[in-house]
Amino acid sequence: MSKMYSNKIQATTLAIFCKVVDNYGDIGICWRLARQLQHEHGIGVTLWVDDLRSFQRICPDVVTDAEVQELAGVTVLHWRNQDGVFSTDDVADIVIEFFGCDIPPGYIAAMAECNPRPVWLNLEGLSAEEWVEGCHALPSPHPRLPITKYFFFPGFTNKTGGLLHESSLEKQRRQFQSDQTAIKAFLAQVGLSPEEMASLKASLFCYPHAPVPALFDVWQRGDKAITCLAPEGVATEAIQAFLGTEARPGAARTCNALTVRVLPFVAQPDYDKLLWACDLNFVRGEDSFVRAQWAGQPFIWHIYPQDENLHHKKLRAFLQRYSPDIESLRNFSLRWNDARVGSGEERGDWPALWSRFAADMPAIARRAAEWQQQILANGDLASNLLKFAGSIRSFTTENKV
Ligand code: TRH
Repeated sequence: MSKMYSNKIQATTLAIFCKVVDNYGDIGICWRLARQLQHEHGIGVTLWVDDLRSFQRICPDVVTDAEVQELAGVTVLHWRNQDGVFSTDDVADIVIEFFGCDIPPGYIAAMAECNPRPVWLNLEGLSAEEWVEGCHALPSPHPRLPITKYFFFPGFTNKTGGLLHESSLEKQRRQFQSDQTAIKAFLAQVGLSPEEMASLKASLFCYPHAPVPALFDVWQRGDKAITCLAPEGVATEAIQAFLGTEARPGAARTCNALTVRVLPFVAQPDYDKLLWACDLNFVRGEDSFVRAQWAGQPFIWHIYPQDENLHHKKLRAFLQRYSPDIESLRNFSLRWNDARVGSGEERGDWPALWSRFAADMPAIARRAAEWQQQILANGDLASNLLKFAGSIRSFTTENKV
């Protein structure tokens, strides 16, 4: 089911190079993109990844000692410093380096020898800042070789590449969220009791420095039953302190209004279900942050920390686009990330932050639904990327003629 793009050039092969810098987001994004390009656009995708263990956590079918494997129609290659062994036959029609990871020089040299040359894209990280629109699609000619790389930025406006979104995602989500039996079966499968299912359910995915103990303290003292669901390995210190035992999947403890339960770290599609099944989601990084937006539920973002608090700028830029009018969401999000609110609550008055946020949850949920429609209008990243690649290849061809 290959698709034709506007320039009538059919891209048949595509390579994604992924270096896992940290955690699961790098491979999480590349794997999601690879599957979508293969399934929805009929592209022959090769995914080069240097860390198969991280990959296995989000995709249990990964064989960690295989040099080559086929997963969901995608060829996965273990990337370990292979160099100097590439010919033009090895080069894909479209080459994506994720997050500026340096692809092998031998592969770049082979790309420069191809005729026509492949389209070479650097897929960048997500930011809501305004400068992104100016940098999206900019060319960067190679200093020595006759080949140009283009920057491709995901984003929240129609002057960016948009966000990853599978064509069937919305239908799947609606079906799941309207089917109480399916929700209960899923929650039972990850260990929840009927009482926990009936409480307010919050999934928790954050970095270790999040103020989890302060939030647990407020939740325990509240008058509404809350179940906090934390995948194994998340906020381990705070969870263990609450549980008084090791944070293994299945471990749970209730103290007053709060139950904390450790879940298994699930495969990527099940993580979506967890977000859909919860009333509130704490997410982090980039990929879970985007999935929470597609889940259409209230969420709080723990942004990946950067030097000199650059991440606070990014967080504010997102909040400004997402919810300029909902102060409780803004304040809670800023304090969750240890950013200044601007008045009063600098030290984090968590009871007040939570009670204002909780009171606004219906309005926040309405905003989540509007936002979804707003970002859907930008198209999806995989399709936008292919359209862009098609425009480059036709530009190159015209120049040659
Ligand atoms: O794991 P993250 O913190 O990843 C990244 C990386 O640190 C990266 O270097 C950095 O650039 C980026 O953050 C900003 O957070 P993220 O992006 O949300 O990725 C998590 C992935 O793990 C996502 O694809 C969802 C998946 N996941 C599961 O598949 N199962 C689970 O149980 C959970 C909790 C997550």
